Amino acid sequence: MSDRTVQASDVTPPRAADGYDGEFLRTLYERMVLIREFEEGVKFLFLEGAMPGTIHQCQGQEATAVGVCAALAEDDFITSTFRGHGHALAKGLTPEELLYELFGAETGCCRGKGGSMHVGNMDRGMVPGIAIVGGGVPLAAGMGLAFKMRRNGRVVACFFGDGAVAEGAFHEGVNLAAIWDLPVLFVCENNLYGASTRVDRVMRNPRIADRAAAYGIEGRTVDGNDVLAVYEAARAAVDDCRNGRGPVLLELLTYRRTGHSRRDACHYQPAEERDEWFRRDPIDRLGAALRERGLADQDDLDRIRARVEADFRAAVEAAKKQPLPTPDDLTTDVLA
Ligand SMILES: Cc1ncc(C[n+]2csc(CCOP(=O)(O)OP(=O)(O)O)c2C)c(N)n1
Ligand SMILES: [Mg+2]
Repeated sequence: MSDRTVQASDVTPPRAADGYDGEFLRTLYERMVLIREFEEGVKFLFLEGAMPGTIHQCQGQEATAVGVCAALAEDDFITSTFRGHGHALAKGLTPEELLYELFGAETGCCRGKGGSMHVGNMDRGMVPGIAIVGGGVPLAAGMGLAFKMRRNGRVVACFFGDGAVAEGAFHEGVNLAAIWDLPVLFVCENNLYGASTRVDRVMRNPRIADRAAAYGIEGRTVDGNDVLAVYEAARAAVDDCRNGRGPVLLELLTYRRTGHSRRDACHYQPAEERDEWFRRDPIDRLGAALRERGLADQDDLDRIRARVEADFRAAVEAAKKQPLPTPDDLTTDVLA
């Protein structure tokens, strides 16, 4: 066990919202609310048995997806994991194409063949989610190599969890990206748990950004529940990647409010730890900043949430009417 256990307070100081364009801040807020409402809605649909398969949700981690994706250009790419709904919405997939996919419909973003664990849309710059822990890391290195050889100026941001960094794939992928100076932003969402296991039980040094030094690349630990801190760190890192100074490793400290997957009641997260992180909720924090700057009052924020919720309910009704794939679809889109 390490004495360097990561604490909620153990992060970069909060970023001030001064100097930011109000419209931009509201967009970040709306995106995070969209992800939260989507996930909460999906949780109940799943428990009602309305959708097949399993789900891994990201309530509490909205700022990592939204902050990183806000720093990317539309034609940059992301890779994701089994916990990809938030990444998808942050990268610009619509709630409809995502929800239809979760319902297994032919109109879903992967034509109903991916489901919750494999959401993505190449036209919007998101490789369908890779559910093998650490599996996205070598893939992102390969994409970075392609972007570099094609000189197209693109960057790939590779999202993965704290559980991925002890996988061999992480070492191989980051090392290759490092020696070839590839435009890859490695984004570790350190939510302190891999399934039910706390990070400090599986790492002697739970400071994941420290690993960057072993590859000779830049590594930074950032408050992953402060969307502006994430955005600023990601913007600088994307700029480095685009200008041949990549790759970069960002460790975003955050917290998962829900269980690992469908029926995990999360009993292993101590109550005091949950309380501490819940007080640092990314949506509440940006909401407070908007109010402080006079860019919104509580009624405005409530209206945003109500609108997002109403849109979600409409999308659910539409999802229930979507066509399912037929046996003829079984052999389509299997090989490129
Ligand atoms: C190679 C591999 N081993 C084990 C699993 C089973 N598994 C799925 S998610 C998970 C935990 C991942 O934790 P982390 O990387 O921290 O991501 P988080 O769930 O916290 O987002 C495990 C062990 C898997 N999918 N792939
Ligand atoms: Mg984790």
